[in-house]
Amino acid sequence: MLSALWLFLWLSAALNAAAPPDSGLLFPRESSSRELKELSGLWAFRADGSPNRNLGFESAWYKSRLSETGPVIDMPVPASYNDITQDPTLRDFIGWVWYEREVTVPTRWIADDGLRVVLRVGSAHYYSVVWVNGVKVTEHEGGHLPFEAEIGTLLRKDPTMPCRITIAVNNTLNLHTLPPGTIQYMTDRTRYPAGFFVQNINFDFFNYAGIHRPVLLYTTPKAYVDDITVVTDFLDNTGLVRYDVSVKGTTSAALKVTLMDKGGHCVVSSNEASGVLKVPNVNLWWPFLMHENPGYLYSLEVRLKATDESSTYEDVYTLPVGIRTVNVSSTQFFINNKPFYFHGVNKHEDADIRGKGLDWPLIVKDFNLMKWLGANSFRTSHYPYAEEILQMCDRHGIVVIDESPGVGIKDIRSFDNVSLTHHLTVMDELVRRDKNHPSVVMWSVANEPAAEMPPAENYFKTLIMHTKALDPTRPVTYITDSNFARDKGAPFVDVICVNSYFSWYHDPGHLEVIPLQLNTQFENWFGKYKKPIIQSEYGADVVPGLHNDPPLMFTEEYQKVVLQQYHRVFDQKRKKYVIGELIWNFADFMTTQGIIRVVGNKKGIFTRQRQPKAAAFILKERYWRLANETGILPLWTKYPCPL
Ligand code: BDP
Repeated sequence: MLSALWLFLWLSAALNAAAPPDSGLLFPRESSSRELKELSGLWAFRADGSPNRNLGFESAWYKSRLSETGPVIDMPVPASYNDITQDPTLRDFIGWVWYEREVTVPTRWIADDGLRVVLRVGSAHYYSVVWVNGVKVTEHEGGHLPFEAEIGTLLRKDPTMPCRITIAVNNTLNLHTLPPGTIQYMTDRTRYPAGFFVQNINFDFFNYAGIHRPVLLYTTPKAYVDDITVVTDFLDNTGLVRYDVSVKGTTSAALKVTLMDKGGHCVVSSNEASGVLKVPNVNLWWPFLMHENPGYLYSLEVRLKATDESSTYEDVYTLPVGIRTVNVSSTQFFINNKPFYFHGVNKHEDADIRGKGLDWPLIVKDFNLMKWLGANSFRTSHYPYAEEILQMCDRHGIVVIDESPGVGIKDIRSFDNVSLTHHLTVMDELVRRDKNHPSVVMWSVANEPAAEMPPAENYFKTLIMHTKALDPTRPVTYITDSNFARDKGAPFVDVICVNSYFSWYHDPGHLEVIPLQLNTQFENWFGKYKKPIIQSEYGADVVPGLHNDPPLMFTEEYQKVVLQQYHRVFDQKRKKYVIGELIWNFADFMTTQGIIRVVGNKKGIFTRQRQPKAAAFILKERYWRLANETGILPLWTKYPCPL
C-alpha cells in the first residue's frame, strides 16, 4: 500500500537514471553576476500519517498552502525531523512528509527575463518531489546529493503570485535504493495492530530523514557557466591546471579564465574554454601535518560574456583549486609524489536534536577536534557528506575518502541491474559534485557489501570501472569486512580497505587474539592481491564512564587496549604495505534500537556531545607521533602535540 505511489516514483526514477547527468551542478556561490537567497529557517511541516501515506498526493497538498489542508508544525531546515518533537511516531515515521515555505523573490529577479532563478536543495533524504506554486518542478532519488530546478520561467508566468515551495520527502527504502531496505508488514493480528509495518535495514545508523542541507535560490544570467572540471599536476616547480569549462544558454560565449593566488594576484590567464594553465613557482596543496602550509588554494575565476539579439550577458564563477597529485603503488599511497599515511577517523553526519542536518557549530567543532587529535584524514562513512564539509577539508588540508551511500547491500536482489543502474547514477552524481575537491583523494563505492554472492563480481567490476572512467585521476576502493571470502570486488580496486573487529564481534573479550588475527588479515589480503591496505575500521564500544581493570568490554579501559593491540600490528605493517588506519568511530552516533546498541553506537572516541573518552588520548599521542615520523618535514619542532 505504502508502496503503490512509491513504486511508481521509484520506477520513473530508475528509468531516468540510466542517462548520465547532462549538466553540471556547481556549488552555488555569489559573484558579481550571481545572487543567492538562503531559505534556512522554519518551514511548515506535516507528516502524512494516512494508512497508505498517500493522502498528500490524493488531496494534492501542493496545490494550496499546507496550512489550508490540515494542521502544520514548525520544522527547522536544515535538520532531520526525527528528534525535533516529543512525538515517537514522528521519530520513527516512514513515508511522505511535507515541507513548505513561502518566499519573497526580489522583483528584479522576476522583471529581468535575462536571469535564471534556480531552486537548489543541498540534500533531502530519501526521495523528494518539489513543487513551486503547485507546479511540479523536479524530483530526485537519493538522500545525500544535491538537486536543482530552474523556476524563473514559472515565476514569470504570474508575477503577482508569491513563491510557494513545497517539498515532499519520503524516507522509505527498498531493495534498489542506496542504502537498501525493506518494508515488512506484520499481519498476525494477535500480535500486531492493523497496518503495523517495520522498515528493515542492514546498516548501523539511524535512518534520519528530512531536508538535511540548505535549500536556496540563486540566480545566473541566461548564458552561464554550467560546469568546470579541473585536473592538476606539476613538473618541478611548475603547476599544471588542466581545465574544461562548459557553458549553457549561448553558442557564442567569450571566456576569460584567470588563476589567482591566495592573495588575489593573477598568476596566469587564458581565453580558451579548455586548456592547461602553467603555474610558475607553484604552491602545492598539501595535507595537514605534511607541510607547514597545508591546504593552499588558488582561485580559478571564469568570466563569460555572450550576446544575443537583445541582450549581453556576463557571468562570473570562481572555483577554489588545489594543485596536487595522487598515485598508488603496490605498497604505498602518494600525494605530490611523497608517501602519505592516513592517520584519521571515520565519521557520521550525526548529532543530538538535528540528526543529520548541516550544523556549522558542529562542523567547526569537529574540525577542531580532528586537529587536536592529529588526524590528517577521514572517510565519509557511509554516504557523501555536505559540500560545505569538503570545502573545509580543502582549506584545512584534511584528506578525504569519499564514499557513496552503498552501505548494507546484503540481499542478493540488491545486486540486480536496477540496483546497479541506480548505483552508477549515484557515482555519476557524486563525481560530478566532488571532482574538483583537492581533499578528495579516493572514491569508495560501497561499504561491506555481501561481496561473496555470485552477482557481486560483475556488479563491482562494472561499478569500479565506471568510476575509474568518470575520474581516471583518483584511486577507487570498496570497503570490505574481514571475511576473506568477500573479496569479489578486490581484483578491481586500487587500494584494499578492510574493516575488522577482533575481540569484539569475533572472540568478544579476548584482547590477546588481536595481534595474531590482525597479522593474518593483512598477510592474507596483501599476499593475494599485492595492493596497499588501509585498516578502514576497527574499534570497540564504550559506555563513557564505565571502568574496569583488567579491562572488560564496554569500559574505557577495554577500548584503550583494543586500540593499543591494533597499533602494535599497524606499526609492523606500515613499514611494508599498510598505508593507513581509520578509527571507528570519531564520535558516538545514533542507530536503530536493538539489543546490541545502548542509545546508539558507542564506538566513538568522543561522545556524541564531542567530549573525549580515555582512548582519545591514546590516539592523539599516536597520531602526533605518526605525523612526525611520516610527514615530510622535521616536524617535531613544528608540530608539538598540543596539550
Ligand atoms: C562495521 C560497519 C559500521 C558499523 C560498525 C559497528 O561498517 O557501519 O557501525 O561495523 O558495528 O562493520 O560498530
